[in-house]
Amino acid sequence: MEDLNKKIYIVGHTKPDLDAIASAFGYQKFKEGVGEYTYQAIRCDRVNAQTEWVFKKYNTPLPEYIPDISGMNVVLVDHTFPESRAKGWENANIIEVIDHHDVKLEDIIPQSITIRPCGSTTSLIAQKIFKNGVLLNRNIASILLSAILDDTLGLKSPTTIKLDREMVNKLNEVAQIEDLEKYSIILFEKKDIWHTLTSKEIIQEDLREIEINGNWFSISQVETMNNRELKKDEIVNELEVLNKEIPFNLRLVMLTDLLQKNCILLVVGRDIPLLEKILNQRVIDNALFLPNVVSRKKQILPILQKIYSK
Ligand SMILES: [Mn+2]
Repeated sequence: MEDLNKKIYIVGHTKPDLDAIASAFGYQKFKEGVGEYTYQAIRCDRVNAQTEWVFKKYNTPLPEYIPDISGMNVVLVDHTFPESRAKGWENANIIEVIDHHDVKLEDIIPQSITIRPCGSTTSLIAQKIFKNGVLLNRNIASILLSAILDDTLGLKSPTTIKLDREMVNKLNEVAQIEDLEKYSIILFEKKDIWHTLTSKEIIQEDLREIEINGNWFSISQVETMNNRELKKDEIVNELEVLNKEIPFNLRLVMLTDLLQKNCILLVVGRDIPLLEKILNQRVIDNALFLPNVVSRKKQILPILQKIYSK
């Protein structure tokens, strides 16, 4: 019985984006709103410049930094894959999972699972908040709203569903942000710090390494306000270096343009011909131009699944 009051920590993925931090924070606020005070949002990694800006703007301290979750009771938000979990997860008691991504749960058995494909985990948290009539102040509503706008690319990403739009509208009844489109662009600009990073850092900032039927590939996502400004040659060189160290079938970097809604896809690896065949497009200087492609999960990953599932 002594465990009844033991704290439960809510944690997003490593290398967190705003959705990972805000959904943990929002879930704590939800629990407090229904009278449960044993939940505490934490973060397991350093936050990005945009997340820092949002929490500061709305006078809210960031969740406490706790890099190792060994021995803790935890709720995982915005991720299920082991490679995205905080250090020490093998020795943590994972009691709940809330996520909007592809799911990998073979190795854990949470008591409660909320999984729904939608634009952001924060939308799932906001839905719980409104369903239970929990009241939010303006700062909290603004943080949650910002996270949904960021994760859905201003409600324009192909992952966006009706729920995301509904939650944005409901949150904005409290947040009262006048022009959501303009505000989204301000949010994206806070993330547009690529010119301060080396090519290696650009590749590693938001990197996923994936295996399908023994084939390995990686996809880095780089969301920019202008993807022509990035030094493509240097990034390709760095990809070649990485691929010499550990050869993958394909190593991809998506240079996504959030304003023009397109993607310059940089690619190295021995399976370039397979990619050219499926896209019916030539790779020139290790690059492909893909109009209307912005989502790793919905647009790039399915292409690779098609190549390697046979
Ligand atoms: Mn997310």
